[in-house]
Amino acid sequence: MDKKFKRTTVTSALPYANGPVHIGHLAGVYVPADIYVRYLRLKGEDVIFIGGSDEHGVPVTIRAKKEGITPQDVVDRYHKIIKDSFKEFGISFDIYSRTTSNVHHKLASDFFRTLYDKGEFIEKSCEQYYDEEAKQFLADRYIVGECPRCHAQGAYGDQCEKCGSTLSPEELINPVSKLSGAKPVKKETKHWFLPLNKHQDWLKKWILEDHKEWRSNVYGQCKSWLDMDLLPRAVTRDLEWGIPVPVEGAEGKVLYVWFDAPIGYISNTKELCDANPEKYGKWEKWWKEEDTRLIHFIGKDNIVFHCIVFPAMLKAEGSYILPDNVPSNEFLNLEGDKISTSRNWAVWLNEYLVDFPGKQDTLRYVLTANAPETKDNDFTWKDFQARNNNELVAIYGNFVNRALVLTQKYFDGHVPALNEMTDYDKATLQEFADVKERLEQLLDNFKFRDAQKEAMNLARIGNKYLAETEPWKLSKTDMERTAAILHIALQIAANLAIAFEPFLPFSSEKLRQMLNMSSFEWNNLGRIDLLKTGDQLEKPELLFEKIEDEAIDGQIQRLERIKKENEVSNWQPEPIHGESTIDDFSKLDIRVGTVLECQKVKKSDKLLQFKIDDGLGGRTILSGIAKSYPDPQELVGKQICFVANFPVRKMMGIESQGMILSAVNADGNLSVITPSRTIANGAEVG
Ligand code: B3M
Ligand code: ZN
Repeated sequence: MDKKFKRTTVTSALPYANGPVHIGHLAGVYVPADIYVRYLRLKGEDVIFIGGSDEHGVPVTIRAKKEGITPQDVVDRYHKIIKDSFKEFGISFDIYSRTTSNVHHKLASDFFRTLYDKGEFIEKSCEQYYDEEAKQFLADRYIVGECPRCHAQGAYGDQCEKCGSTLSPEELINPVSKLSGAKPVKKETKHWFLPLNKHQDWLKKWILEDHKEWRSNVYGQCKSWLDMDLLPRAVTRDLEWGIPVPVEGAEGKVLYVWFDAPIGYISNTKELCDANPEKYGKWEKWWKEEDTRLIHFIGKDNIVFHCIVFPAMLKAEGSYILPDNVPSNEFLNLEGDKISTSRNWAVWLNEYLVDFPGKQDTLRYVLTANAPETKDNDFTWKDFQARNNNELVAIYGNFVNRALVLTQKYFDGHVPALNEMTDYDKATLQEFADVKERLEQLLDNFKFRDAQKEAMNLARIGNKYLAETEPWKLSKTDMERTAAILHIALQIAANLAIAFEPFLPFSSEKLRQMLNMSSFEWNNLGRIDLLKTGDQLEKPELLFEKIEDEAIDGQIQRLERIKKENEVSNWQPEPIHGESTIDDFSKLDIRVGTVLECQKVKKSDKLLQFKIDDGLGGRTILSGIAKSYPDPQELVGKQICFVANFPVRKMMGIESQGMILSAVNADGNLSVITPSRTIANGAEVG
């Protein structure tokens, strides 16, 4: 770490408590933040890791309304689910609190008041959309309409999810209230604005000149904002759910969720320090001292708020430090499609743990191996399986297991002696002599994906070493040489436990226990005396297990099912066809009949052959619906409707005397039409 800093405050974006968290969250924000914090801790540095739930905002109230419960019920439920998921995945927060806490309400409210008293806001009356039925102003997601950019329906007042544009409610075409469906009217209201334009000059210098080292995606997004004229941004809303605006004449108004949420980082730090002053000291030191380094881990949709808006708030307040870096990831896709909560296109962490109990490290590993650090990336279940089986099991797990099992077998679980080294031994040790420097170089620059590769490389070195020296063969002739090889292999295993700790904490803990490592420090990485000759090791257990095809097929089928459901629910009926008359209709002779027999036509995968009792002596009809009825027997005995006066047609050598009527679904599935009550065969439909 840069010499000018003594300690590091690490924050990770506060997830909205209106739903559980998924792999996209974990990959984008929480795993990288956790890797970084674990690395600093293992190095013995002074660091705190702050997390919490973002519990205000319109999405929470909309969910509450939909379910007929209070917003507090919603956030209580999801705060717990999210907090538990993070804990299960080993995300090692020093505190995971919430923005409905008293500490936060007070701190955020005071923060606003300080800016207000300093004259840092502009007070402005303006016209905003209002729902006269619900008697409420319609901010952000309470209003929907046509997107002015891509013309998709259902764009929100703050964003179009289709094209990603940031919007304001005034821009929507044909806006309607999400609360009542009513057409909103304009009504005057007063709000407080943070004049970002006043901060533009210093922001430009601070980011574009002084922080050229920020990731290019972050720097680039900031630059495109700063190259335009920044505008004042409203920091209050006419809503009931949130932190009341602490100013006279602001009844019925709350702080905008993006004003209070980042202050949550500070409130949670305060809550942590106040509860453990001897361990963490005063909260101010983590936020106000120049020798503290502040790092925000976030997803790419939060860049502007963390690099421009929040710093402007901190600067306006006057006593805070600014972030030193804002490592933001791009997005993780799932099987080629954008992860979407509303479409259930996600792997939810709580569900993953049910399907893959004890396999937290596997997911952590795969998400880091595919981390969307510089561009959007894709998670696929096949890749998940391959990385587990071919890397974790076949390389890391296999190496460690062989070293431990052989030591158990030949030396009763004691670290054997290393009396002499061959040139090959020396060359192997040389290969990882600088592993510490290489890992640090990457981790210090937030390159977690490459850093994990480097750790896996160490396992590869070990695996290759055992494969080439074959101690299991040597043990028959040369016990001293066998001892030396296993000694070296065990030292590599001990190094692996340390190198992988930030990435795979559960496996490292297991390995550390199996090796009985008394000291466990980052600074020992690269040494070959981590274990002492004669040390007793524990009984070996497998670090990783193979994942079988069935488990993966189950996940893929689940996603296919969801895709189908989405297609059906997104289905728009065909527009009504051009006009027709009763005369047109009466030309068709539609009748009711009972299916006597129904079977697949040989050599055709489409056609079913029906024998129908049509009340007139019976007829045969062919219908191309076999795909929708894999078991044609289900139709036997049912009454159906058919067109009786089409000319006879021959298909596959069989004459078809009519057409069975069916309705077709969005996914192409057909459903044969049946009368709602039994009626005489031959009855006319009209
Ligand atoms: N809750 C948005 C999000 O979850 C928001 C982050 C707040 S960080 C202060 O993407
Ligand atoms: Zn759009």
